[in-house]
Amino acid sequence: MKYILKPITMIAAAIAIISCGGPKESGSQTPADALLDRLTDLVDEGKIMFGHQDDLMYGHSWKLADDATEYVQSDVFATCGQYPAIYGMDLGGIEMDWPANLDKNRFDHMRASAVAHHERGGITTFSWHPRNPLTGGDAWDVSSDQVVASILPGGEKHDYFMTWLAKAADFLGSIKTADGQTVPVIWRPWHEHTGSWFWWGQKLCTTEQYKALWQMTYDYMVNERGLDNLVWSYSPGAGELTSVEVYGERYPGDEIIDMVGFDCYFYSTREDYLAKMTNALDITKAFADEHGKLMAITETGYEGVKDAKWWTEVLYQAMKDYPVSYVLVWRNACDAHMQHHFYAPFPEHESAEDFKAFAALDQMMFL
Ligand code: BMA
Repeated sequence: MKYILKPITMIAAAIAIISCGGPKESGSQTPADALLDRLTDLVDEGKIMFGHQDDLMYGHSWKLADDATEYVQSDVFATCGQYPAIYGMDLGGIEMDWPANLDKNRFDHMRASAVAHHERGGITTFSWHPRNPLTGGDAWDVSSDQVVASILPGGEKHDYFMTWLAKAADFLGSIKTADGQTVPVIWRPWHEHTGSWFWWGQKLCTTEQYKALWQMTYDYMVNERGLDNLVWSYSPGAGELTSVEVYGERYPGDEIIDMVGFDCYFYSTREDYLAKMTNALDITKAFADEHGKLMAITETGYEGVKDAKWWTEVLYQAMKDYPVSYVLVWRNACDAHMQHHFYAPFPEHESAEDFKAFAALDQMMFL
């Protein structure tokens, strides 16, 4: 989906505005365009939306009941009294017809909670860790460097993979309010491709194959299926970003991408993280400016948040001077053996007080 208005669209929009009294009544704007406008306005206002993966599905010590009908529990809300503005979820498993995704979130709850979040004024983003269509392994199975080649047109798994895209498209197009309005979402497939830990990663396919994978995904979802509710997001891993050229090496093109970002985690020290973030933000901003795109920190966090002032003294300091649309921290796993795997606080956590101060900052947007 393009954000740049073509002359014919501009004329149509002008006629609609004149005849209907304003852009809101024009009826010609797609859900994705409306979301992009909103995202642009918020950046212009200097807001950074806070996001949390799987926020309404489970938390550090709770999980949504199978028969739940409302989506109100949240570690972020329990800590600061507000919901995250951005709600991340992952479609991994949709391709297998599983009832729940790879992190055990039921797809029916994912759909309904995305609608509930939208009705609360929030924005949902979906990533996708699909299984490996060639080997039968998971997204992290990098045992073959022929996977992307095999699913492109002419490849032995092409037809099979198109059934996976169909299932993802069915889901993304099915997020609707009770009165039938399609909910716009930020769609972020094929992420962290500058690393080589997913089957679509740097060493697992060529630049041409990676770009062709995006083109095929976009052509199918937008041109063939007519999905008009997707804001397309591109997010390399920050670790490999040594220059703007590296950032753009596998960029699928301005016609496909609406928003650019990166994934960057805290692994060792404040200094190391701040240096990595500054580097990735500088490069992403230069690229975003050059291409007229919005920018975001599509994934970040410190597993276990082992720094009581991490929110105001590290994360906020790293991003406050950049026009960041949103920053999303990863999930708070609830499984017994994954208790260390959390990236947002919960009320008893040592960083909870600092998180409240972070959430109260003017620049930060929660709901
Ligand atoms: C990873 C971990 C995994 C999870 C995956 C997809 O970073 O959190 O446990 O399955 O993301 O959400």
